[in-house]
Amino acid sequence: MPDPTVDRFAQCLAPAHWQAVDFISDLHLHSADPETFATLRRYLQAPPAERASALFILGDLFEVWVGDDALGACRAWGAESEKRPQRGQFLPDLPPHSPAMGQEAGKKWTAAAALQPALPKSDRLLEPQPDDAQQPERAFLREAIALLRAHSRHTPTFFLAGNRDFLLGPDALTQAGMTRLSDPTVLHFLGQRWLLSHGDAMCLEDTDYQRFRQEVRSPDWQRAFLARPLAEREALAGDMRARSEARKHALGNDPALWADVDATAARQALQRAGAHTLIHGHTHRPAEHALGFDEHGQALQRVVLSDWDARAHPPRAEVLRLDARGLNRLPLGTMCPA
Ligand SMILES: [Mn+2]
Repeated sequence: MPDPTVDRFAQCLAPAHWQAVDFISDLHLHSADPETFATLRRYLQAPPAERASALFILGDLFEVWVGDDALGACRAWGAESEKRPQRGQFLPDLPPHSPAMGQEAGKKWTAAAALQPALPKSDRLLEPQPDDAQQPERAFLREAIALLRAHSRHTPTFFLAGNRDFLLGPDALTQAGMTRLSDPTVLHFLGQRWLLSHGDAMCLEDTDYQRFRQEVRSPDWQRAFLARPLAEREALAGDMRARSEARKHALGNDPALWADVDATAARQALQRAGAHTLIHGHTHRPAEHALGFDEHGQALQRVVLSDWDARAHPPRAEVLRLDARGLNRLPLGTMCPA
C-alpha cells in the first residue's frame, strides 16, 4: 500500500539510462589544501569509461562558503548570461536562499535529467582576476567552480548543502552547472529509493549545534549575514572556523568523539521516505550501520561517506559508487598538486 507520507520528501528520479551514480561529501576544499583539490580534479577529469552517470555531492564540498559574491562580479551575471536559468526553471521545488533551503518541503517530484541547468555561455567570469594575488581564497573558489562546471558539461552534478557550504547560492550553482537538492532528498534509482542527506540535521545529541543550525538556516539570519560586506563575512568565517577547530581539538580531534547520527531519527526518516538505505556524510566516520527492519521485514541501513584529506596519514579520498552490483567504496589515489 502506498505510504501517504512519502511525498513529503523531495524526490529525484534517475533517468532510465543511468548506469551508476557516485556520492562524495566533506571534501572541505580550501586554498590551503591544494592536495585534496588535486585529487578531486583527477577524479572529475577521469576518462569517460571510468565515469558514473551522475555525481551527487552531499555537502561540505567547501570548507566554508560566505556568499556567491566571493566569486566576484556576481551583480553582472544577470546581464552577462542571457541564457541564465530563471528561478524555478531548473529548480521547480526549491528557490535557493529561500526558507526551504535545507528543509523538507511539499511535493517535489522532479526528473533528474530535466533538472540540469543551462550553462551560461561565457566562461569569462571564472577567469583569473587582477586582485587574485591578494585574494587567494576567492581565486581558489573560482577555480573550483570552473572545474565543476567543466565536469557538469558531461555528467549531471547535484549539490546538497552541508553545514559549511549552505550559503552556496543560485549564482554559484549556475556557474558550476550544479543542481541543488534539498536535505533530505529521495533518489529513485535501480528500482529503489535511496535517502540522501548531509547528516548534520540528524545529529540530535549535539543540542548546541542544532540550535545554531536552526538559527543560521533561517532566512532572516541569512539575509542579514549576506548583507554584510564580503570582507567582513570572510573574517567572521575565519573566526568561526578557528573556534570550531579549537572545539575539535579540545574534544581530542577524533571524529569518534563527535556527535553521531541518531539511529532512531535515521530509522524514522527511512520509513517515512519509503527507503531502506540512508546515505550521508558529515560525521567523517565512514561505515555501514544496520538499523533493524521495517514493518515489511526489509533491512534498514545507513551508509556513511568518508571525508577527504589528501594530507592525512594515510590520505583519505573516496567515492561511493552505486550501480547494479550495489554500493561500493572506490578509494582514490591521492594526488600532489600539479
Ligand atoms: Mn558537515
